[in-house]
Order: sequence, then structure tokens, then C-alpha cells
Amino acid sequence: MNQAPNVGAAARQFENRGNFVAATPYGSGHINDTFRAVFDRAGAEMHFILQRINHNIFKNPVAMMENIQRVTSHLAAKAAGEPDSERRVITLIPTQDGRVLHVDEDGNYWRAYHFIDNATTYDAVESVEQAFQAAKAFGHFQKLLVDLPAPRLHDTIPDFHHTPKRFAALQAAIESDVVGRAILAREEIEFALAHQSLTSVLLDANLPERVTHNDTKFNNVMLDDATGEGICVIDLDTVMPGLVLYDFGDMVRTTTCPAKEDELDLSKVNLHFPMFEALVRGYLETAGGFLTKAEKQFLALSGKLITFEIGTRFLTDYLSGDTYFKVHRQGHNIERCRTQFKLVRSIEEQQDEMERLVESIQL
Ligand code: ADP
Ligand code: GN1
Ligand code: MG
Repeated sequence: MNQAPNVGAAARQFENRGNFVAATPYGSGHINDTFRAVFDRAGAEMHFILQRINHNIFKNPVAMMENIQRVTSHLAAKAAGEPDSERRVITLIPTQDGRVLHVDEDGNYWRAYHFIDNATTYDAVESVEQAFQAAKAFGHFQKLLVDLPAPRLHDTIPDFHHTPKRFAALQAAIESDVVGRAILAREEIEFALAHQSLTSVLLDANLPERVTHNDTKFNNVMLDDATGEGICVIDLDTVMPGLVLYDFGDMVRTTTCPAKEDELDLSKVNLHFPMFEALVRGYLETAGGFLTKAEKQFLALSGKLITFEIGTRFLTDYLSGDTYFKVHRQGHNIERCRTQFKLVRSIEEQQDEMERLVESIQL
């Protein structure tokens, strides 16, 4: 999985698009390897998104692709007839022999998507309007999947948002301290351990299971370059049964603070209330019609929970020697953990006001 793969050979496996020119790393995801593959077809440039799936993390790529195929077909059927419909749903490109995955001689799994042109993903939110658009798009995505026909989707990664189990994994990592880093993370460990009671709040609330995205970070929605509209939800690897609050919580985590996830200046890491308000309004505009009262009641709290959960995961990975998330420098995971825990603190300071806002919008 770690050795440099032959990207060009993989790109050529997909439906004939002309002569292969180049494939360059693309985006800033933490898990898979994403490339923009360029082809020349009779002098015209064609390009598509090529991804090597991290099969250490996604243990069953075939089941994952089955989920993605079912979900994208359902979404495409609903988008048909809308203006610009082909830019509203990601579309898989089949291999030359008609499959959705290419497995190379080293056992790497590859897939390809049509490139959504004239739209951009951002690693950090820049405006209230962007927050509104992102939440509206993710709410719309959930809404369109409310009537996804049975059977239940596969659990791509079991217990992905089971926060108590994530917490237990952290406790185990502190206990074994395999790379001797616990001493360097004393404050973060203390912060995490003091928040144990938060971990089970959503699981205890008896909320309905739905089809959810589960990775609604801001750079997983493409915003149209001309209109700013949240035109396409991408990164469907973790679409599976879940709680809508996992999705809303991750929007709060990534789309209420203009600082990046690995910002070093923690004074820049705060929840911006107008962005939170835009998220709630955008999300309820599309999802408000199907959500239950109980689900709406947890909107404000879900942000704190998911931000804490992801912070816990970064901390666990730091203590485990950086085996899960891609890191680009020494200490990257603890830096990411610090921004998450700082944001949790900022949310805690504004929690009452956030609750009041959610209540007032629902009335
Ligand atoms: P990861 O799972 O590693 O986060 P993503 O599926 O989110 O991978 O892709 C990484 C980046 O590639 C995205 O943030 C986006 O900028 C770009 N991207 C992904 N799919 C498309 C697409 N279909 N069209 C255009 N850009 C895309
Ligand atoms: C990972 O793949 P990417 O970068 O969109 C992770 C998410 C985390 C996120 C933190 C499969 O998402 O769960 O919230 O990093 N994806 C997986 O930035 O673990
Ligand atoms: Mg992504």
C-alpha cells in the first residue's frame, strides 16, 4: 500500500479516453491517494479523478463501491432533468472491461470519477454564504437518500462514529504509549479524559438510523465557481447507515471556523457564530422537512461531540505513531488535535447561545 504505485498504468485501465499524458496528486484528503489524470484525445485535453483506495482502512473496497454505486445511481435518477444535472452527482467511470474497480498487480484498488469542472473545494470556510451553501448541499444529499430502496447499505467502517469506542481506543493508546509520546501530550490527554461523559450523548438519545455521509467536512462539497452554490457532494466512501447529527456535527467542526484543521495559531481557532447560524439555516432549508424534533434538538450539541470525537482520533493516532491519517510533518496529528480541542472549548463557551438559536429557528 505504501510503495509508489504506477499511476499511469492504472489510469489507462479506465474507459478509453485517448492518450495518457500525466497524473498529478490532487486535493488534501487524509486517507486515499487522489490524482487528476490527464489524457489527450485528438488534441483536446480530457481529465478525470483517479483514486487509489486505502484498503488498510477500507477493508472491503468491493462493498464500499457497491454502496457508492447504489447511492450515486439513486442521486442521478433524482437529478435527471435538473439544469446542470451531470455536475450535481459524482459519476463513476468504468474500467475498459466494465468494472468499477481496477486491482493492479500489487493489490492496489483504483477507481475513477468524472471531473466536476468549474467548481472548487476549500480546506477552510471563507464566508457565511459558503457555510450556508455547504449545509444546504449536505442537507439536500440526506434528503434525497431518505427513500433509498432496501437493503441496508454496508457498514464501510463499522462503528465509524461510535464515540465511546473512539474514546476507548484513545484510552488503550494512552495505556500502551507505543512510541513514548504520551508525555508530550499531557494537556490534550487530560482534556480528553475530562470529557468522557460527552461521548455517549447521541447514542443514548435513541435517534433514527438514516443514510448519512459521515465525512461532511467542508472540502467534501464542491462549490460552483460562478454562483457559489454547493453543487456536488463528493467523497462518498463512508456513506452508510448513521445518524444525521454525525453529518451536521462535522459541518460545525469544519465550517464554522475560517482556520485550517492544522492551524498552529490557536487564537484563530474559534466558532464564528454567524457561520453556525448560516449552517443551521442552510441545513434546515433542505433537511428540515424530514428531521424529527429529537434530531433537531441535538443540532447544537452535535458540533461539540463530533469535534471532540475527531480530536480524539487525531490524538489516538499521534500516540500510536501516525498509522492512520496522512501526516506531512512531525507532530502533525497533535497539532490537528489541538485545533479540535480548542474548537470544542470555543463551542462550550457559546453552547447556550447556539441552543437558543436552534430553538428560535425551529419555532
Ligand atoms: P479523500 O477521501 O482523500 O478526502 P476526496 O474524494 O475528497 O478524497 O477527493 C480529494 C479532492 O479531490 C477533493 O477535495 C476535491 O478537491 C477533488 N475531487 C474529488 N472528486 C472530484 C471530482 N469528481 N471532480 C473534481 N474534483 C474532485
Ligand atoms: C478523513 O478522507 P478525508 O480526509 O475526507 C477521515 C474522516 C475525518 C477527517 C478529518 C475514512 O477524511 O473521518 O473526519 O479525515 N476519513 C476516514 O479531517 O477516516
Ligand atoms: Mg475528502
